[in-house]
Amino acid sequence: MGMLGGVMERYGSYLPMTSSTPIVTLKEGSTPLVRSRVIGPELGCEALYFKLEGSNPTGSFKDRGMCFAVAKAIEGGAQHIICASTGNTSASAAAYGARYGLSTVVVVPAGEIAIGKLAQAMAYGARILAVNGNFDDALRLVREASEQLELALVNSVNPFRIEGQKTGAFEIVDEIGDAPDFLCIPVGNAGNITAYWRGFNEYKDKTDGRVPRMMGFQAAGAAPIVDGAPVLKPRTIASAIKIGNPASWRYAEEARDESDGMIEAVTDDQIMDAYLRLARQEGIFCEPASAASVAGVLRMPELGVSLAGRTVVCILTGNGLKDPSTAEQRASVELEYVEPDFAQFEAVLRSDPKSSL
Ligand code: AN7
Repeated sequence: MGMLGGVMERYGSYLPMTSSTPIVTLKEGSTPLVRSRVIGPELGCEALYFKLEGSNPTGSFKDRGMCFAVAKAIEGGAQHIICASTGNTSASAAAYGARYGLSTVVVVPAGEIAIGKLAQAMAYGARILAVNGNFDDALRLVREASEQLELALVNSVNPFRIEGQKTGAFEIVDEIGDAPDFLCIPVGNAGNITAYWRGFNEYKDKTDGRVPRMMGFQAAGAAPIVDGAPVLKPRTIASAIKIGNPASWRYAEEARDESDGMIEAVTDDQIMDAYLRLARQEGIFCEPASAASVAGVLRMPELGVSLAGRTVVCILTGNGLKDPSTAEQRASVELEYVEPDFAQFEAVLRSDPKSSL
């Protein structure tokens, strides 16, 4: 193998594999852990890191669990996979489905999927059903379909998805050499916070028993765990986490309570502020849902949590290119049109009052 393999090759000894589990991989995982240059020092952190899950093969963290869920589906003889999705799960399922010859059906809330994610599902050749409803409606439909029909469900209610996703925690400990003090993570259907918590617990022998405090952040208009009740009409610019009744709700609360953590809300304005700061001050372009983790870390002082001298990891779950429309609407910069003539070109270059040219 030489270089690091994918999740199943790198961490197979921590996964429930059998002698007949095939290796399914697009070389997912082993994503960059990048140290903050501006936000972390401003908050007084010992170190703030961003884990760039948007560097996975389909551009989101979903690939970590999808490879293993697809491996188990193949092991079980499945020929069809199905998922409900706010976009990233569908892109990931479609990719692994295509690669391993499975027919893939993705079920999405009509009109609410970021264009990059829809483009991926189309390119990978999935069948796409658009439900006139929200994500929670779509999840209800696919759960029933997988009970009635010969379809393997690859949402994070599939325990093998969580198993694969827990490897993100292993990578953080392997790279830092310890557990961070805080793990900040966006919460939608709550599979990922569940998976990271499991991963840190399974890796305690490498950290002298230390585990991070789990800090989950929901969008304020789609914050059922914070509100303590399902949200019937979730609303947020962060379409990936526009989920009103998370499947792993109970496990997210367990992660919060067992780790002395928090699950809090961040507003769309706070999310967009973090999204732009990440891009313009850190050089990191993630999708809006991912920026919720950084909007959250920026709120921690006001929530009474001191970051001084602490080590913090924010999971940036998906790539900014997934959602070009939001970038165009909320981060637009006016184009300056120029003629292919150097004198004019130079005059335009010098005309910027903010530049010292
Ligand atoms: C970028 O693709 O639910 O709390 O159907 O795409 O584990 O749900 C996506 C979720 C965070 C939330 N960031 O993770 C789907 C889907 C991004 C996401 C989340 C999602 P969970």
